[in-house]
Amino acid sequence: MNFETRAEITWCPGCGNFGILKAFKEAVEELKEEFPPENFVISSGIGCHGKIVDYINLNSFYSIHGRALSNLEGMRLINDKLVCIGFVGDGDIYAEGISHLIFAAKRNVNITAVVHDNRAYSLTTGQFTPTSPSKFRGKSTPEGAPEDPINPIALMLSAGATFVARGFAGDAEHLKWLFKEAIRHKGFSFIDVLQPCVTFFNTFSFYRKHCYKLEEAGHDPTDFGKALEKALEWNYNDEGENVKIPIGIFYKAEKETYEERI
Ligand SMILES: Cc1ncc(C[n+]2csc(CCOP(=O)(O)OP(=O)(O)O)c2C)c(N)n1
Ligand code: SF4
Repeated sequence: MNFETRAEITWCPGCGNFGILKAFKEAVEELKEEFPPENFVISSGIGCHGKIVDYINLNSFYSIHGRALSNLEGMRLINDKLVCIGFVGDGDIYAEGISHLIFAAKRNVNITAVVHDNRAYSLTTGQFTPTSPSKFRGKSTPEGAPEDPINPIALMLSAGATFVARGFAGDAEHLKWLFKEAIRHKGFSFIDVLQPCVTFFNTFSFYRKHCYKLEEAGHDPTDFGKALEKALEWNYNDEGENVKIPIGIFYKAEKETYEERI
């Protein structure tokens, strides 16, 4: 199965979203014996990222801005056979939907959140979001954003997420592995995907230069303290020469899910 649909793909050529689409479709194909494709429900927020649900031939639900995860929580409570994946944007989920993200993590609902973190509101032509660097110059901030970015990895660790990871859309093979691990994880899994927007914030070469893999650096994802240390290694603001950006699984823990408790 290639999960293709008849929808015309309207992302800009070279957009990081293509890497996410490829990695996810391959992950679903490789997991089909463990998780039948008919059990998947994919949901999205609103933005360029949201179009992904039109491009994958699985059950899907377009949410409103910031609410993909709360919709999926409801679906899981009704039917715990569903494999629920939320494709959300950084503006979408770190601004409009931030409370839903925190509560999904706090409750440990068995869903996966994939954040297309291009660090800009791209569909609406490049305003700054909660993960834009403070010098980000966009339509609404011609002199740079007057605030500092949040660190979603540290935020998710402190909110109680039981699977916290970061991927890079330019490394689809590694991202596919993260998707498979996140889907297999019982409980709330969170992946912040560094997704360059070639039109409003092209970060491809920066990430290619500065990303390194946690699993190759001997990181132990069961150690919460070390996960937090790694989360703080890059603050989403620093773009200097010596920046090191860890990608991979920061933290993984077993805990009863919300569905089980209810
Ligand atoms: C409640 C609400 N506020 C604002 C909008 C307008 N809006 C549509 S898309 C968008 C930006 C989406 O940005 P992001 O979530 O970062 O996704 P991207 O386009 O970058 O993938 C906004 C603000 C909306 N649709 N609904
Ligand atoms: S505007 Fe940016 S995020 Fe949207 S499709 Fe184009 S490159 Fe991708």
